[in-house]
Amino acid sequence: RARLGVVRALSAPPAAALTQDDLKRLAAVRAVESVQSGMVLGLGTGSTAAFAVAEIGALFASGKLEKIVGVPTSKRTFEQAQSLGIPLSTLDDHPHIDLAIDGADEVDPDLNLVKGRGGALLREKMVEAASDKFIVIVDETKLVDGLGGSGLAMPVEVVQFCWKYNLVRLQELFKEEGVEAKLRLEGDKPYVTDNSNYIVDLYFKTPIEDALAAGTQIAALEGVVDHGLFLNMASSVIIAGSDGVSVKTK
Ligand code: ABF
Repeated sequence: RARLGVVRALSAPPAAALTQDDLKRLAAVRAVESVQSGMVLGLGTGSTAAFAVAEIGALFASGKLEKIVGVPTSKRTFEQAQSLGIPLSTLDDHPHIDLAIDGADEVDPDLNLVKGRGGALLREKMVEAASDKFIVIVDETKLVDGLGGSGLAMPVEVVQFCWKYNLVRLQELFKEEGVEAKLRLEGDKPYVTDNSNYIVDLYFKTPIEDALAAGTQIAALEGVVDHGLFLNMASSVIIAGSDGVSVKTK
């Protein structure tokens, strides 16, 4: 019998490795377990958040969730949620949100985040700041030891008027860190946000030492609308990795 077992094991097809999309979906589905009927929901933006919106849409369509209202964090998410039949509203009509679910670009060990590489940082920050609970959903590739440490963009949304002036000031602010500031482009034109602003992406060479101070200094520049440092905002982070799904809570 034991031998037969071995033969069976050897002839069984190898378990398929989970793709990054599988992991994103796992994190999203876990987060949606916290959604209850009657809630006002902040609907995030990005490929991970899109799995959560799809799951919410499916539960609503099947009648398992009732009387929910979604407040989308971008035009893209508005369109996705609308196509799924999720009742939608705005922060003006629902300034109090029960639960927001959204992805992130970087998550540090204190659950501080870099967000906005998808360009939706302003509405995300407004909606998530208005939420009682904010669940972040990521795959394990988003974990960093310090924010800015991935070497990828930390976005700053700036008004279009004299954007270059602000790009130079941002670069000067982090001169000692050797930060490079670049206007985000879409093709050969500046990328324009849902709120008709531009984005200046900051590239740090090493993790930001004091993210709170950095955020305060960036926000103090006139013409800066907001930045991608989301500090002390996440209630919990759901991380999907090859070893399974884990939840970190503050
Ligand atoms: C949003 O989507 C953004 O704040 C972040 O930039 C991005 C993450 O995208 P993805 O889930 O596709 O990696 O959460």
